[in-house]
Amino acid sequence: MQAMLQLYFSPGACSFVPHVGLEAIKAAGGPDFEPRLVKLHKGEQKTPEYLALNPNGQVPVLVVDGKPLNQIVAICDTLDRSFPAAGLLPGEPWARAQALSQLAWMNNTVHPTFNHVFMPERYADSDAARAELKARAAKAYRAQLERIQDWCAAAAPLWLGAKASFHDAYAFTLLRWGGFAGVDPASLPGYRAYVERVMQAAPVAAALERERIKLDTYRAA
Ligand SMILES: N[C@@H](CCC(=O)N[C@@H](CS)C(=O)NCC(=O)O)C(=O)O
Repeated sequence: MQAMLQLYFSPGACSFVPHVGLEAIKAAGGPDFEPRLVKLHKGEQKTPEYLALNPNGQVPVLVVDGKPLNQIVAICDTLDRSFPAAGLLPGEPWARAQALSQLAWMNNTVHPTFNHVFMPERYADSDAARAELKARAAKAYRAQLERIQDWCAAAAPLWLGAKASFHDAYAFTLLRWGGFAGVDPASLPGYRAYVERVMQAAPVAAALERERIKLDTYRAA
């Protein structure tokens, strides 16, 4: 399928997941895409123009031939179905369901846990409630990263094998966010070693370069 593709993304945000997918599609002979930067810190996701694309006021948005799609899992599914040569998700039905289950859990559980650490003001009013929420969520987030570490122990060399996938991009993003939640990547050595391999994969390296991000968010207290 040839298509006009645009990705609305913000550096370091979860939009890194489809960003890597689009780089992998391009590398596999598929179409190029137009990256469209959204400055979240400037509130560009809340402008009327952007809300017309995504009423949730979030990145990512994938625009396919002028039609916008939001939600990472749906974006990943349509990219893989449209460009199967990139090998971004397994083709066999059960393996695909398992892979989507993992992706959905990262998106609907791990990601919101991080939001409670990073933006407690969205969930509680008093300073005390925010501090308590942040501490509880940081603990839960670390446990979730440990579960991802268990999963990625099987990565040979990447999550789905030789080719970079959405899972690799999400796993990188969540470990990078861990630095903001007080998680030292060195304390998750299996996960860190895997993410270092992920960062070498060409589609990931291209997206890292465009977003100008690294695994460098952790600061010792
Ligand atoms: N479930 C959504 C999550 C999207 C999301 O949380 N995006 C964040 C960046 S990681 C965002 O745009 N936040 C801006 C805001 O909430 O103001 C998806 O899969 O697309």
